Amino acid sequence: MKKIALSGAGGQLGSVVRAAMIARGTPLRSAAGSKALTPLVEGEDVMHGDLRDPAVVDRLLEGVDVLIHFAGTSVERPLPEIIENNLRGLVEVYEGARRQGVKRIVFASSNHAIGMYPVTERLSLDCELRPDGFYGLSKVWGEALARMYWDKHGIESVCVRIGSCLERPSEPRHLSTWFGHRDLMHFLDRCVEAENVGFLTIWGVSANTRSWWDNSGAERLGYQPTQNSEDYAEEILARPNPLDALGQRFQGGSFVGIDYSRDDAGVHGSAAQAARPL
Ligand code: 15L
Repeated sequence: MKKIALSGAGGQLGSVVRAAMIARGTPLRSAAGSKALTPLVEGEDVMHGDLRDPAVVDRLLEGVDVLIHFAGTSVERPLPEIIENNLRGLVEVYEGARRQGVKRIVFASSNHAIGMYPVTERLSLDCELRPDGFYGLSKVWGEALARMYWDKHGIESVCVRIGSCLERPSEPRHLSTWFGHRDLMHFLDRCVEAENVGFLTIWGVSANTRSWWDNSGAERLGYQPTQNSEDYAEEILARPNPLDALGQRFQGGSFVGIDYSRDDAGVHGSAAQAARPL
């Protein structure tokens, strides 16, 4: 059985993945950032530390076949934090993979790498990237970094542009972006088991009827989602849409309105236009 490492194990997605893998007995090493993890079962392989420290990365990756890399800043934040966690931290992780001979990394990219596309557009995997902020921009950089480590060092990567990974969808945007937990676990299993993935980018999304993203490349991985947000459409559409006009126009939703300064009609006075502290 392959040994898997999971970074960001204390986070929103990491805690779901960790609990599910431990429950079924997958050999897993889980790492959190500053806060120690309480073992879920006796003898669970857990650790914590700052991934900008090569010694911490070495500890995480020793004897590991596949890293699921969920650590990092996962929302829009001031640029210095994004640079430290999502740029510097990622370089340390890939350098550690070189040192430790890790064969494959699952890199948590995000739909915010393409968030400035209007909701009327349908995207294929090779679309031009249009980040909706510094967080999305860090994912563009991360995807390119993963590509470079495949091309120059032969470390495989699956970059997953995660939509909205939630137990269940709760708002109209999720009818297009939902990535159900069952599909997430199936996706990760394919990331571990599939042969010769090389460098691959996939939309992290369920089989949503209203999806904006064409996941044709996913066959190479054998990812076949079975969850569909349409099952929740009636109850979701009966409630008011929590997004403002701008958030409803763009695929990135509420992230688009953060520090948005174009003089577009319909967005003046929007609460979403908060200035970003640089
Ligand atoms: C993300 O990338 C975020 O990490 C998550 O918190 C959600 O905002 C998600 O995208 C989304 O767009 O729904």
